[in-house]
Amino acid sequence: MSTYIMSDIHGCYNDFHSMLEKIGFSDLDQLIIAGDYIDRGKQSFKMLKWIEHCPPNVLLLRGNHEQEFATYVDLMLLIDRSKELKTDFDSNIDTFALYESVKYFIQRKALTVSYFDLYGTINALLAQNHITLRDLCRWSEKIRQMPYYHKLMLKNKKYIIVHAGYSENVKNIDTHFGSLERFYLYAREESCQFGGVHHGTIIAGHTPTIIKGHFAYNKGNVFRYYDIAKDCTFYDIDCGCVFRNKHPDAKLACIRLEDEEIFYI
Ligand SMILES: [Mn+2]
Repeated sequence: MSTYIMSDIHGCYNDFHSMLEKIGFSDLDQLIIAGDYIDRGKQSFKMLKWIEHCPPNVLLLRGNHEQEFATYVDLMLLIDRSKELKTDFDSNIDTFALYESVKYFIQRKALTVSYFDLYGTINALLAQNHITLRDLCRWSEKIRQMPYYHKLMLKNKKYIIVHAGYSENVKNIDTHFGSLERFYLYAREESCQFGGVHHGTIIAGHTPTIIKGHFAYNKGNVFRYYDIAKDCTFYDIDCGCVFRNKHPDAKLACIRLEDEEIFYI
């Protein structure tokens, strides 16, 4: 039995599937995914369907892209109610009309939020996969059940899996980042600067390791940093698989906790 961690699949369902085959993932293993299943890539629909029916030995954590997706669905429901649009939840045409209404209000700057469906994922789901508001609500509900992080002990070692950053020092984070939830989802170099645990390992994604000059740049390989003061190891396993077209080094990574071996697709 092994424990595997992946992150930032971003609609690259084929890579994800190849990885499951490569590691020989079975019912006896555990898989924890650190968020960002959707957006940017072309197979967000396949990822959402997979998430919906994922096996019980898979733990899905929340990424900022899921959080934003759920916020967009909330916004659609809010517009439907406040403008009395009476959208049929089971109609693709009605849902598309509601989507266009939200876009219209955003363009007119009639709402307090300034962006909606930033990556065009909902638009593509509506146009190509003929989804409905009912589907969106179901996925949004699933997202709301996703925890921000997961702690586990393995061979007397403490591991924390999170999308972007984790910290035990709530006060410090509130000052620098607004809220702990934002830190879990959006931290970048702050993850190493202000985050971490004493005598443990943090495994996160969020910042692709393919961008030169960025703190986590490592030619599309997993980035590893050891903080001697905290005795904390940081892993960034987002190797930017969705940017493969622009960055030949980009990959999907998976780490096996038992021996910290890393697999790539
Ligand atoms: Mn992210």
